[in-house]
Amino acid sequence: MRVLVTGVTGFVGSHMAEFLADRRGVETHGVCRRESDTQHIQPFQKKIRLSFCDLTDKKSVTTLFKKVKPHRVVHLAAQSSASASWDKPYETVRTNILSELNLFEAAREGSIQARVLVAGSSEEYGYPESGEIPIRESAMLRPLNPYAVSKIAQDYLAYAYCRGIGLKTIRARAFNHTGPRQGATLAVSSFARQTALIEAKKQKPVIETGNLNIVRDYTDVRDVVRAYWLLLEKGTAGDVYNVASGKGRRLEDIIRFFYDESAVKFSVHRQSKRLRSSEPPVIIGNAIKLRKRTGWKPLVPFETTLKDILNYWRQPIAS
Ligand code: A2R
Repeated sequence: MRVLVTGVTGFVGSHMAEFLADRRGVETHGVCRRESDTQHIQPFQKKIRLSFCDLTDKKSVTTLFKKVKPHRVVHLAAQSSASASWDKPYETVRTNILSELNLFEAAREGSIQARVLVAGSSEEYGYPESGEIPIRESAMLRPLNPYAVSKIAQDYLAYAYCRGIGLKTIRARAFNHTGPRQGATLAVSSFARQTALIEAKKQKPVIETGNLNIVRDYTDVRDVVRAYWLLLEKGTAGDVYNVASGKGRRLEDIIRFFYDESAVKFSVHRQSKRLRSSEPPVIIGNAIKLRKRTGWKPLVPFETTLKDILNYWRQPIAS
């Protein structure tokens, strides 16, 4: 079975490809751009087949589909940052919607009967009302940024192509996920990186943070890619599934973990520019639908995730 992973050089894509690379009966194909940094996939790059393609270019996507003829597609490529989407709203909306549309049209034109997993986001729910937590798939969508709107568009395009022309799409809405290889623009990775920098005496012993009082639902990226695979295998086409641990973690407690884990001591400085007024205080997901359909549950303990992220940053910073 040929499985095509878009965004393969990214955080989640690299874990998806690593998960698939050793699966029996799976031929893993990855898509990236010519200019993409392949560092994340280097340890297992020999086990996957790489194609270059800018997904916003329709012709290239059609050619890619003719070449690979995938049985499964894990569509992860995106402008993936909600906060950056205010700096680049046009790029975010264009990249995220057009890339998916090109994939769907390439599948349609080539009569390719692939099952396609589309990576949506809890950002689609935006600011939930207190009675909606833990958030179910039926909750109202109240997007707060261009990224969230682009993900809703991706989500509904997937629905339309399934209901309208029978393309086997499965829509996932992943809540916060983290792990090694995540960029340091996101809170947990940023705290871990700063801890490693302080340990190596490359940063003064102060960690810069945003609002530490917020609660988020974190799942290890390795559990998330397993959920995506199970959904591709067992999910109902056209349906939407939350991917979440169902547990809330206060950012303050995460920073405390790094403090306790590290030999060096540091203080915390809350930067006012990092405090976002539209930030919901609590986001927790309900993933019962996913669990019932696939049997999925998170396997990686949160402490292991945090230790792995810290070690991921420690190695290059110390050398
Ligand atoms: O920017 P690059 O060249 O490193 O590639 C990124 C890729 N990508 C594209 N690939 C082909 N054609 C494009 N026009 C294009 N634009 C972006 O998507 C990168 O390899 C990947 C995104 O990786 P990350 O930014 O690390 O995102 P992450 O956290 O892996 O998120 C995966 C998915 C996204 O759909 C998020 O919106 C969702 O999970 O949460």
